[in-house]
Amino acid sequence: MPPLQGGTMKDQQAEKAGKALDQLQIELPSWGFANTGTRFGKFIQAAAATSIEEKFSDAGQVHAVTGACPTLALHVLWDVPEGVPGAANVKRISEKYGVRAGAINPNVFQDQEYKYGSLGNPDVAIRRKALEHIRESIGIAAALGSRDISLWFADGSNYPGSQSMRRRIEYFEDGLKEAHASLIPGQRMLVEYKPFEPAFYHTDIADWGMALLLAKAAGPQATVLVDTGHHYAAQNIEQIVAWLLHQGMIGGFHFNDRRYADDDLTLGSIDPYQVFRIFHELHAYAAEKGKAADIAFMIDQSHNLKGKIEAAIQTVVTAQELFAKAALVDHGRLSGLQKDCSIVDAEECLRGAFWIDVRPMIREWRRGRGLPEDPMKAFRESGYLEKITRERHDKNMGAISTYA
Ligand code: LRH
Ligand code: MN
Repeated sequence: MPPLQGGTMKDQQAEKAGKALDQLQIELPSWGFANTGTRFGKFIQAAAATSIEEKFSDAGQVHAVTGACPTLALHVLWDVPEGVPGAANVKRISEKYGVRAGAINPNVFQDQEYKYGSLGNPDVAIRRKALEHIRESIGIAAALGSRDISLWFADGSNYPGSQSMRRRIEYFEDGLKEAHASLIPGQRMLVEYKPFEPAFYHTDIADWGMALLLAKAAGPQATVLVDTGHHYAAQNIEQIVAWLLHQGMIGGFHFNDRRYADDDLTLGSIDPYQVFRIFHELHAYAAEKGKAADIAFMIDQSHNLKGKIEAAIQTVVTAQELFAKAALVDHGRLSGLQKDCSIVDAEECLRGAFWIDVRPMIREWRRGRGLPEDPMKAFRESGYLEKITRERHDKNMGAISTYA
């Protein structure tokens, strides 16, 4: 390989990939460590986490072997059911395991009252209940020093005519404005959209446009969250990301993968090139603007069959590989080829980076930071899984449930 200014091409690539990986922090979901399932059943894992302490402990293991997961997203009713009074205990636990609390996710979808919606419910008392819970979640975030309040609403309807979609828009505008008014300086409200499920006729916040307009109407601290699983198969997700970057209105991602719908499978397990194309939009934006967009990289998966901690490690490693590959695109050259409409060379300039095997340079990057070269191997050799399986077996195996 001819020596180039500043070492060989490989050296330059390793440096570029290393710089990108230094920026990449991935937030894990507490619910990724718990026993979750589908409506057809839940396959209990003896080692799964049930308590908030166990979730932080498991997240601490992933952070220890990857060095890339300093925060854990929390879902309020699953993790801090006591509300603000429970925040001090969470803070103590997060310090014990060296993982900070990340985005705070209110639960406005599981209570019986939310049958016809939460902020979109025709009953003003139920809209108020939902708003109170969101305000409590904002208080928890303030107490824990978390910046993001991540809002997803299951709200919608199952039958044409059963609800006024336009009236519900007004309810959401009012509710999100009131929620925004409770934010403290520096906090962000992330509005997540989803086309369907659990509602199967209309969902009130069904796509990026609806989330964008509601976030803009709510106030300057509101922005949009893109869950990669919340798109129809034919949708061009990276184009949506390009639009939201252009608008300065993308605050975070929920990464996962899917073959059909919101399957919540592990990132890059079905379509790694999809994630690469999304990461490319982010790197190209940063290359053009001279700085990266302020985006929270969060994982939102439910590990129904894979070991929960192994699935999390696999996810982080895959994200690092795809983020490093996308960082190796020659943005200057690509931009020129795009302007010249040299479509084959432009495509090859992009795709060529996807084919680069970045694993050796990532191992080097880990070695350089005192991290295990092979995080999965390090975790498997740690004996942690055997320890928690022994400790948690009886508690978990006693909790087998059925759908109906
Ligand atoms: C909804 C969703 C949302 C979370 C939930 C766990 O499908 O993506 O982000 O609240 O999953
Ligand atoms: Mn999500």
